[in-house]
Amino acid sequence: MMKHMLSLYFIMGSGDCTRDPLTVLDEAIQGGITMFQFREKGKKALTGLEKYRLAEKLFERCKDHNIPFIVNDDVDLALALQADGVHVGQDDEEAARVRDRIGDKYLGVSVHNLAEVRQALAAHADYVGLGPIFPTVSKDDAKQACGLAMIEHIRTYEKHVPLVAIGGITEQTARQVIEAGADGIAVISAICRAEHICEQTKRLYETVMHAKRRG
Ligand code: 3NM
Repeated sequence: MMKHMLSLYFIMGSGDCTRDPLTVLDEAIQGGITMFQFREKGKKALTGLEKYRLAEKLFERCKDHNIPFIVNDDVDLALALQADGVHVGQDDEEAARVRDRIGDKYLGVSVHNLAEVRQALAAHADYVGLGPIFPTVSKDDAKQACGLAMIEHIRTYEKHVPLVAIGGITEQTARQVIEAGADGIAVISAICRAEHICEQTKRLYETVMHAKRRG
């Protein structure tokens, strides 16, 4: 179930979009995304009521299409909206504490190595996001790219952990990422910066699903 939901995980905030975020999300949903994360970060990020209102509208769209709606690094917002889950990084609120606060909602944790995967599992994370696999233009404070080898390394020791790969993943690299052992890809720019979002999303979905069926 979780491993299917991670297949094509779309992450977005208003700063990632050159068009109306609702339109971008609608087209991505039509293209076949399997999970969505609202990540309102960066210099021009919305805050307070504006952030809440945008999240609320995006969540409505996800609910209409049965797409799990995850909030990045804002437990209060996730609880206020009754979102499906929360995603936190290593520098955000501690995963174990978030787990206590959100009960059985989904908990995702960003990781960079095997030790962090194990810590996340100890905090009862539902999935981990490993990255950046490749260099990314979408995260100012991203660490150095860890490459496909880190996916293989983690898969060798943690065979069952639901793992989504993130960072610089494109239609061209999606297949290798799945073959290395990821359950899915998480992308911002591969969808947000596409000229035709729906068509591009469909291609990403087909690429991931084809690679997963072969695995
Ligand atoms: N987290 P794109 S990389 C949000 O390494 C995020 O944890 C990362 O965007 C991590 O698909 C990243 O445009 C940005 O590279 C992903």
